[in-house]
Amino acid sequence: GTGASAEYEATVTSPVNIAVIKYWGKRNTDLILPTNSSLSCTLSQDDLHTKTTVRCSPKYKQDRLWLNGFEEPVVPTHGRGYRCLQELRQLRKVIEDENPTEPKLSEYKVHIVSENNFPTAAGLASSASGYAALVQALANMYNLTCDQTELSKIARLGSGSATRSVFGGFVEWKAGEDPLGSDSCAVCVAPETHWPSLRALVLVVSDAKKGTPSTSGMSATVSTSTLFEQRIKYVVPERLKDIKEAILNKDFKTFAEITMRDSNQFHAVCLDTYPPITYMNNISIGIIRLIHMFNSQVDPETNAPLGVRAAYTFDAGPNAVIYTEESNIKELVSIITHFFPPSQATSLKSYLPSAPSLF
Ligand code: 2P0
Repeated sequence: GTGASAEYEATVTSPVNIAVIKYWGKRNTDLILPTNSSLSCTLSQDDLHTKTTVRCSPKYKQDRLWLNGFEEPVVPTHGRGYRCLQELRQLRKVIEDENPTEPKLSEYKVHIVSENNFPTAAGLASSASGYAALVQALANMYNLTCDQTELSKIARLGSGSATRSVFGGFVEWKAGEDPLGSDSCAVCVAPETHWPSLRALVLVVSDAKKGTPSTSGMSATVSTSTLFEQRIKYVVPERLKDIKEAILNKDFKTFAEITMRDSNQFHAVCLDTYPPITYMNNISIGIIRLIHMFNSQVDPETNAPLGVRAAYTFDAGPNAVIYTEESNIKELVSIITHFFPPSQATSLKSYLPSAPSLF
C-alpha cells in the first residue's frame, strides 16, 4: 500500500537447533547471559521450523501476537518478545533519524503471526526457532543492515537457545565476558554443507509437556549444585575446544563421545540440584543403554570393533536426539524400533543439516 494506509511486512522461517555442549545456567538472568559457552547443530528447516510473518501499519492500534493460531498477550516490558521488538525498533529508529525520507516504521504497531511446523508438545524446544524467527522477520521488515551475530544477541533476549538458531550448520554461542552482554553472541563454527553425512534422529518418548521449565531449573542448579561449578570451570572449556576440532575434522567418534558425556553431565548437574531435577524417564535410560550396546558391537566375521557410530543427547525432557552418520541410519532405526516399537509411546524421525528428512 501507499500513504496513510501503508503496510510493511516480512516472512521468514527459522530452524531448530540441538545442543551437543549444553547451555545450562545464567550469570545474568535479566540479559540472559550464560555461565558457559554452548555449541549446537542446526537442523534442516525443510524439516522443522518456525514460520513467522510480521506486519506493521499506522492503522494498527496495538502490538499483537498470534502463536500457532491463538492470540497471546504481548506484555509490555515483561515479555521477552516485547524486549526483542523494542531493541529492533530502536535500530530502525537510528536509520529513520539518519534518513528523514524513510517511513517511520519504528512508530507503527506490529502484528506478529508465528507457527511451528512441529507440535509444540513434541518435546523439541520451540523457543529457539521461535525467537530467532521473530528477530529475523522484524530485522527484514525494518531493512536493518546488522549481521547475524548482532541479531543473535537480540534473539538471546528472547531465549538463550535462540541465540544459536540465527545460523545454520554448527554454531557456538560464546558466553562472553562483558557484564552487559556485548560479546555474548553466536558464531558459525562450520556451515551446514561441512558434514553432509551427519544425521539427527529425533526419538519422541513422550509428547506430554511437563517437568521443570528451563529458566527456573537452571537458576535452581546455579544456586544449589556443587557439581555445576566443576563443570563450568574445568569441563566445558576443554570439551568445547575438542568438539570444535572434531567437527572440523569430521571425527565422528570424538564428536559422539563428547556429545554423550555432555548430555550425561547436564543431567547429572540436574540431579545434583536440590531438590533434584529429573528430565529423563526409564525409556530415556533404555535408549542410553541401547546406544552404548550399539557402539560396542563387533564385526561378526572379523570380530573387530565397529566403533562409536551413534550418540544420544537429551535436553530438558525425556526425548532423545541421536546423532549418527547416514550409512548407519538403516541399522540404527531397525534396532531402535525393535527395542522401542513406535506403539510403545515412541516415534522416530530422521533429520539433519540441510538434508531432506528420510521418512
Ligand atoms: C541447550 N537447553 O543448550 C539447553 C540444554 C535445555 C537443555 O537451552 O531461560 O529455553 O529461555 O534462556 O533457551 C533450554 O533453555 O532457556 C536450553 P532460557 P532455554 O539447548
